[in-house]
This record gives sequence, structure tokens and C-alpha cells, in this order.
Amino acid sequence: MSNRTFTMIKPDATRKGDTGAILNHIVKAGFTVKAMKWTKLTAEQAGLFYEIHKERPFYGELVEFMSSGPIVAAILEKENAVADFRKLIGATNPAQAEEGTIRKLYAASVGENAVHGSDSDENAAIEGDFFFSKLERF
Ligand code: RTP
Ligand code: MG
Repeated sequence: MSNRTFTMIKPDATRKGDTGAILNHIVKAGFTVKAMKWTKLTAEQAGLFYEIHKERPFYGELVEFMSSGPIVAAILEKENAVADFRKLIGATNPAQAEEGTIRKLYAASVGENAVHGSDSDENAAIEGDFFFSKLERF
């Protein structure tokens, strides 16, 4: 099992000024930052990142939203990183997210849900490689 996952703080959260609070929450939960960048995706880049969801009805909306403002991308390290991070962020729909999770605290809707977390070790590696070169990670 890999000990790394990949996250993005999404445009709704950076727009609201929640970036610092969310990063603090993540670090306090025991995750170490191995790479990080503040950037803005073009629609084309967001479309590529979420290509796996291409056939889903929300794909167009998702691509538009994810390219609507700055994001913070990061590679995180912790034992059992992928599963523990998914637990920390909570359910996709913040209305169904457990108390104390990042989405419960900072997200407004299923479409604008504050953070991304990789869903498998394989995708964590693919998503980390999408944003970071070897020179940009520790
Ligand atoms: P993420 O990939 O962002 O960590 O979220 P997730 O695994 O919890 O959810 P996923 O099924 O991978 O969906 C990716 C993102 O698409 C948006 N979405 N919108 N309008 C809708 O019904 C809907 N469903 C999903 C969300 O922003 C979700 O995080
Ligand atoms: Mg997902």
C-alpha cells in the first residue's frame, strides 16, 4: 500500500479564503506536504484531469467550475494516505458528510465541495504526476 495521496483545494474554497484553514486541518490530521502549488487550470487542463468522468452528466459543469478560479494542488504523505484522506474530507455531498470533516465544514454543495482526494493509490500517482515533475517533490 502506498503512503501518498493527491489533493486539490478547489476554486470555491480558495475564493472564500479558506485555503489556510483547510491546509491547517490537513496538517493537523497528520499529513505531510511533499509537493504543493497554487495555480489555475484552463478548461482544457481541468477536462484532462477529470477525463475519467467524461461520460457523467456533471462533467461539463465540473470542468467549468474547476477552471473558474485558483486551486492549490498537493501531494500528501501519511500511513494509509488515500483512505485516511477520504475519511478526513468526508462524503462527496457535504450534506451527507460527517461532522468535523473538511467538506462538512467548508463545502456548500456536491458540485462545489472544497477539496479533491484521490480514490486509489494508482490514481494518486497519476494525479500527482499530472501536476508535479520529479524536481518539484520531496
Ligand atoms: P473528488 O474526486 O473531487 O475527490 O470527489 P469524489 O471522489 O468524492 O467524487 P467523484 O465521484 O469522483 O466526482 C468528482 C467531482 O465531481 C463533482 N460532482 N458533481 N453534480 C453532481 O451530481 C456531481 N457529482 C459529482 C464533485 O465536485 C465531485 O467532487
Ligand atoms: Mg473522485
